[in-house]
Amino acid sequence: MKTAIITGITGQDGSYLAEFLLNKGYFVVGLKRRSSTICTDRIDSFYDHPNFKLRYYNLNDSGCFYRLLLEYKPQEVYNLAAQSHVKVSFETPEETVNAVAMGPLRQLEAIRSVDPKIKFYQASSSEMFGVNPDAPYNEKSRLMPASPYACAKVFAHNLVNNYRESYGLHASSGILFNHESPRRGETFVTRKITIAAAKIKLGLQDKLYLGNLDAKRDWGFAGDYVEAMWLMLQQKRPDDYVISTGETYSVNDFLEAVFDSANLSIEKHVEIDPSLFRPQEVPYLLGDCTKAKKKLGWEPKIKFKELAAMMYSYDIKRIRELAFEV
Ligand code: NAP
Ligand code: G4F
Repeated sequence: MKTAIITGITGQDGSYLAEFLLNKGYFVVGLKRRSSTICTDRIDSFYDHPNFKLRYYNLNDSGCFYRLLLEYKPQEVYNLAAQSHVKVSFETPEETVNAVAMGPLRQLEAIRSVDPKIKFYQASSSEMFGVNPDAPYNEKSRLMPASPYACAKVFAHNLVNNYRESYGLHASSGILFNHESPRRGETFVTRKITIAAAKIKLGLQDKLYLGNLDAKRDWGFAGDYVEAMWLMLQQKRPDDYVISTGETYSVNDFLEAVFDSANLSIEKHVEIDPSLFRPQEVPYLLGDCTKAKKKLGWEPKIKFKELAAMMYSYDIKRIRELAFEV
């Protein structure tokens, strides 16, 4: 039985990837950081699975990671943990950069010392392309990061390449474009919109405050994207891959898709709050995932309209049940 370690298990991607690997017969060690409130909602459904073990870890703790490698002897490590909110990274840049950049450095050092055969996946991001005017972006596009978060992701991305070349590690980076789901964090814009629309529809909220509606993103489904992570580690050679849908839509398009299907008026319920704008914005993201299609045989299945509908129907059902105990 193969063993995989997943950092960031309590996050959106961690939970989907763990389910995917458990279904493939892996033993999965999920790593979570300690927090004062319980935040295991996304992993409660498989918490008791006989092939799943939850352990504490923090990206800032090198010794802890060494011990976990020695104890579980994994064949694969997926580094998904990060302070992943771009706007928050402007507010807590030092904490963000320490975790996002130095976390993978600590992990790669541990892998190289304990067992250089361990395959490593790094969660790189389309935010790394930043303000590059030459979209669509592929693996060779210039990285022009526009936030502390993206700068730190660029560091980690380059480091993975460096450890691959210098020490022959099987270390790959997935340059994933935005991916969403009913498990998306509630402060990211898509989930903020689907939760607010559900609450407004049920009479539990009146206004939704948003920032820049003009930014465009290439939005896919997280459940599809975790398969690509796994496929990267099954290849003979490590490499970098863009994972995207190849379509881009504005925040306003997403808002309209959700509000139209809920039959709600944007004019009546949505207001712009200047405090939600970022010091620097990434205006346009569009990915070209030709390489992943060709080499990994990977394809996105769920696209924009279906994704918006999936997220809204999940939230309206959940909030109705919570509010009215039906
Ligand atoms: P997420 O939902 O925000 O999950 C992040 C995870 O990292 C959570 O489990 C979080 O724990 C954990 N974490 C944060 N700081 C930590 C620390 N110092 N030590 C240990 N764990 C820590 O993010 P996601 O959407 O699943 O994304 C997964 C990864 O892909 C991230 O690295 C993100 O930057 C990257 N990425 C995401 C997207 C996207 O569109 N979703 C696109 C490209 C790249 P808590 O639950 O305690 O907060
Ligand atoms: O949903 P967002 O916060 O996601 P963002 O900044 O694109 O970052 C996400 O995707 C990256 C991949 O490209 C990941 F690396 C990263 O970890 C994260 O998962 O914002 C999307 C857009 C931005 O242009 C933002 O300015 O929505 C705009 N926006 C407008 N109003 C808002 C809001 N974003 C948030 N979070 N909240 C708003 O009220």
